[in-house]
Amino acid sequence: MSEQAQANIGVVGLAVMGSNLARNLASRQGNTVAIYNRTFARTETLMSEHPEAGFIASESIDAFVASLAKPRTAIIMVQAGAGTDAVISELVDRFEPGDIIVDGGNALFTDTIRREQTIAASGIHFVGAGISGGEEGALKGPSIMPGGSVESYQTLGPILSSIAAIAEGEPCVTHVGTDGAGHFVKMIHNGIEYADMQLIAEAYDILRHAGGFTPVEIAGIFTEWNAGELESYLIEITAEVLTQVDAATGKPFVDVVLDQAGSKGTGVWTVQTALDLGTPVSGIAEAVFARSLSSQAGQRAQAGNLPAVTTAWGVADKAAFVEDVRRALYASKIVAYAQGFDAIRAGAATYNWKIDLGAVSKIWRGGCIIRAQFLNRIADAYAKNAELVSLLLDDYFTQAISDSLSAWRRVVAHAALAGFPVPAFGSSLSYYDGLRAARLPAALVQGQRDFFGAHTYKRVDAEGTFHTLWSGNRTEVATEPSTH
Ligand code: NBP
Repeated sequence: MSEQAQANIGVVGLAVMGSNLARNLASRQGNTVAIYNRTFARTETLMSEHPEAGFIASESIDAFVASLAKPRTAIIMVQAGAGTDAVISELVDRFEPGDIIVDGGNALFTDTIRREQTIAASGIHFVGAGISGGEEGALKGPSIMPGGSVESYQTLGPILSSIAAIAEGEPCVTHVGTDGAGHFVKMIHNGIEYADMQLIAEAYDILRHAGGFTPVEIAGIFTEWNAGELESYLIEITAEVLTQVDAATGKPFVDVVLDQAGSKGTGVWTVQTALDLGTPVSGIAEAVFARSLSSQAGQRAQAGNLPAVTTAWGVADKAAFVEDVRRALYASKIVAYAQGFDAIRAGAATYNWKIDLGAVSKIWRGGCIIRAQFLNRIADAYAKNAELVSLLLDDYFTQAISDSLSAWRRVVAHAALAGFPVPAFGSSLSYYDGLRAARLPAALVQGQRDFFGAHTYKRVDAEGTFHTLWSGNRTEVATEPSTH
């Protein structure tokens, strides 16, 4: 081994995320960090701006690999997709069995599964690690969701623990499960983040336009909420955004921003995956669709004069109204998280991962965008019952929803009457009512399916599968399930 081979960890890709992660690693005792970027100018900039980091910089991938102590461990932080594949291939060509390649980018979990399977044959470990917290998290302490082999985590665990956020004394990192489990859980994290943001936005909209509060007043309301059970990073930053005043016009910042929300893909992936898994993540889906609707500029421009036929909300008691909105937000949030954790359970069952849901909720308490006290309640629920089939069945959450139900129904009903779009509030409430319903109209849907497609149905009072001869004498026959 050359004298230079002394870095215990390397980072490939030195744009904002990679640079910050490399600096974070270098700032922790025990780490010596090797760095490499396709375009050397980026490496030089990082070296000159942060001499204190003591980076071992390389201009070539060969020199980078030579600078890593064995087992060589490198974290890739490049553009997801083709860039990631290109770097993986360069490392695989040079690494040896036992070495570890970590993809810290936002990869689709099925890509991670594919890559892990391909690379595993060489004896090199491939770990897909979800890293949440954006630029600041990467620098100061993200929440990290690594997948990959248990063996690789023995080397990687201490390194990742050294840079992760700390929540209540515990590093926000855990070995989520094998192969793509880490990126899967990161994807669901982002899906929940979409729902959380949309719910807060709906609460804002109601407070503003039904309650008549100004953005600054709503910031004050959110700041108060942040001292209670809704305490979270997202509520906190929403209050900050609402106090911002546009320097050019003197108007509230929120009034000068174009109301068309974009997305980068993980929300869409969450919904697509949930559709494949047959898991209803309706709150997340509505949040993704709400962004899509907001961006339908052409249609919206022409639809502005469509009939509304609304009934004024008529807020008489402002304090009671604010409390109703708070409770509706909390109940809807509980549903969004219950759906997200359901999707993780379904993914784990489908992809053979053993995922500790309580551990996942704990590593989201710090570093990431959905960090919140609330996650302790979820950890408590899974600590009481690791096999909990829905968070809504945990005593704490059952009680919390029960305490909020009337308010939640009032808000959704008033919103419908007054003509406010509340897709996430409304769908969360419908999900709750659907889940608890003794009978669902799915029975009628089964009848329709049997009528037009002979899809068959089951009976409530007998074993077996049945079909009614709809076009004949309408008698029922026992049959095998249709393959349509
Ligand atoms: P970008 O996603 O903007 O990617 C830029 C980096 O990719 C540069 O280092 C660039 O090298 C490198 N790269 C590309 Br592009 N194609 C390459 C190739 N074929 N071979 C080698 N390197 C290549 O960087 P980022 O915003 O720092 O994000 C890095 C990863 O982290 C992404 O997967 C992203 O999704 C994920 N992530 C980002 C955030 C965030 O808040 N930004 C949060 C969480 C996760 P060059 O300098 O030579 O062009």
